Amino acid sequence: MSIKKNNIPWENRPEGCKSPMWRYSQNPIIGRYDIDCSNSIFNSAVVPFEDGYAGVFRCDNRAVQMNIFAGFSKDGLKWDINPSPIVFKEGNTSMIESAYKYDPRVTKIGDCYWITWCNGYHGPTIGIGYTYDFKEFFQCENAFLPFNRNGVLFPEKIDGKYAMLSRPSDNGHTPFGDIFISYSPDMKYWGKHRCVMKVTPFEDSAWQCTKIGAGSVPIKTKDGWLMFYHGVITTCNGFRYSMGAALLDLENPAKVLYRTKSYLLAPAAPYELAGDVPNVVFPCAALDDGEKVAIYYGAADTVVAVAFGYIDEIIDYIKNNSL
Ligand code: BMA
Repeated sequence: MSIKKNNIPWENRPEGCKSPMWRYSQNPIIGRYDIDCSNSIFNSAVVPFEDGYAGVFRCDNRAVQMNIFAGFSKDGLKWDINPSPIVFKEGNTSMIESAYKYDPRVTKIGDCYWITWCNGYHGPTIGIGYTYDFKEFFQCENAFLPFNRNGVLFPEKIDGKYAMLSRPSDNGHTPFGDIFISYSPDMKYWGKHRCVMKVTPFEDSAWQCTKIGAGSVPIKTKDGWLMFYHGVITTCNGFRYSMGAALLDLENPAKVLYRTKSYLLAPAAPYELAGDVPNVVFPCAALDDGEKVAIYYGAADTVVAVAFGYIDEIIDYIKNNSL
């Protein structure tokens, strides 16, 4: 989400670093026990809000129940997360069941902050809610039938309709998954489902050969919608989650223009390699000022971390390493 220059959380590229993205030296920015009830805080979303930032955080408690919590920050790096989960009121429907909530994304459209998350309704599907102030929250219809994960809204209507990426899945630790797009006139009824991106053949780009899922809200650039996503490989020790990026056509985002063959960031730092689920880099949000970008990602399903890059360099990298 675009913010004014010089305000973005930022740290210069470390000397000698040749990669298109680099980690914040003070990672992780949010620790697993940062609120009293939490076992882990990860896969969370942030946006510019008032004179600072607001966010929706996935905090699993010590019964390991998954829920989402609001939080606030002056600088985007030090966060105060509310001690209790978001309570929703009725939005565009009567209240629907929500056995759990996880992996939120936040998208500002006009003056409304829309929240999408993985909602427990007879298995995981995409829940939708909104707020104007991060104090009062309203829950809408689920977007899709179960099972689905990784619902990510575009920050503006496309051809007069809201547009959302998602990843149809199963009720477990899904061993497959491609990214689809769907459209809605009203944030209630969704249709015109089209496939956007599929997993890659193992021999072409193995880090994204098992499943892929949209990560951050797409950023509008002159080269297309810049979308960070996660890609998964099945190793002899289980899944390994890395981050790549794609450029989608501005008018028809079901069309992929370019997509990374080599990953942008893969588990390598200690907090990505060790935690409740080792080897996970899971992007859920991006802040940008038109030139620089800060990516917020969950690390090892335990903590929140940040990585930085220049948009132009990332776009060049995507184009020059495209599949
Ligand atoms: C997915 C989701 C994510 C998690 C990832 C890795 O299925 O549960 O929340 O980060 O697995 O464990």
